Amino acid sequence: MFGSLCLFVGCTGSSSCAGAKENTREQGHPRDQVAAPDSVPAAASGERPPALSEGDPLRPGSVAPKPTGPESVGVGDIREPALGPGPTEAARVTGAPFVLVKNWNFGSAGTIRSTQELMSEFEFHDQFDTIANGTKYGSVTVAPTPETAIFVARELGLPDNKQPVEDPLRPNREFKSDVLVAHVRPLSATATKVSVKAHDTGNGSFMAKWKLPSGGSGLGKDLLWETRARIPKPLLGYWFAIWTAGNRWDKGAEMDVVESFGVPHLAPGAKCFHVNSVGGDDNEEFDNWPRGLTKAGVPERKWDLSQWHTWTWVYLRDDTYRVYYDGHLVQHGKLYWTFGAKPNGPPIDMRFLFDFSWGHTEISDVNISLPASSFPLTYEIDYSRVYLR
Ligand SMILES: [Ca+2]
Repeated sequence: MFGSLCLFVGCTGSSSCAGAKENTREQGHPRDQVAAPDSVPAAASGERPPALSEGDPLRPGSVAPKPTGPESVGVGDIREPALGPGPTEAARVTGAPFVLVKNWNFGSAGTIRSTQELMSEFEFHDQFDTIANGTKYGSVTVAPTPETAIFVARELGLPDNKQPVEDPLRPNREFKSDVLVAHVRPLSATATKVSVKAHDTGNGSFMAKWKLPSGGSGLGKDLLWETRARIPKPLLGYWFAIWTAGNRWDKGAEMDVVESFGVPHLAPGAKCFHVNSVGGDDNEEFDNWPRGLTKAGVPERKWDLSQWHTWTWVYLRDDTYRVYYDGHLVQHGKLYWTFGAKPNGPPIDMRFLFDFSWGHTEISDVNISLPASSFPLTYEIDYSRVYLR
């Protein structure tokens, strides 16, 4: 739907894909370029991971310590700060303190406490009005209410070409006290088998309504975006991404603060991910996810995405950026936040996207079908906070 395809499955670099020549349209879709990790053994080191009691505790049921003061969701304006905690990685970023401008603390005890509040802050499609990354994701994002459902691509094969609406009896989004739970489920309660190709599962993904007018030097401010999430019930073919892109896209600008999908050689469970810009100069190589994380100094015991983790993107006004994963610097580089990610390119805005999906029609490893009884595939998000300075 948004541009022709250039896949880098098995390619070693983003400039070496022959398919790129076929991409003649000016504007592609942010997820037209996706790389699958190299085939590697799940344990790169060949050694047993240390016991979980070593180092930082990993507590599957826990969430971050509750902020002690009052919290507000914020209006997104540095002159009118939101109430809430400072950035976890504040000590790693020198300079003036960051100001909290958006504080999406999910959960009935947070600032996004209900579907109604979710609807006031988020949309249930991307900035190109698609509900499956064009038509690439296997699962479609459901609307929470009939009023929020949009018309969608015929290729998805949905009744009346309309976005499915969440069934309260089989919810895709649930609020617990500290988290939002996002489930991927078969759209039909009577399905016995579902597939990526058929787009017959629904998910709880969303995108913030609030956006930044630009990023990096175009914004003229430093940005820090921190998100805490996990995949408590992973499933083969899961697709998880916390990322940003603008209102126009041509091989960038895009920042995948975290992207992971459930390929067989990294199954079972959910472990490893990659962190890459699209269009920027990334200093760390993530063609092989375990190798990338190992090189970044992330111990293997911290690769398990069913546990809670924090991802922080720091994007400075000099166009350099860093991504921290639980305090580990996992990616850094330079990115121009423009159409095509070119210096002095046409300006684009910046949208904040949360993908809790399943499968991809053009990556064979995750272009699969599964028994309906395998679902739900479940994600949880604790909070996502945007700071500026
Ligand atoms: Ca929370």
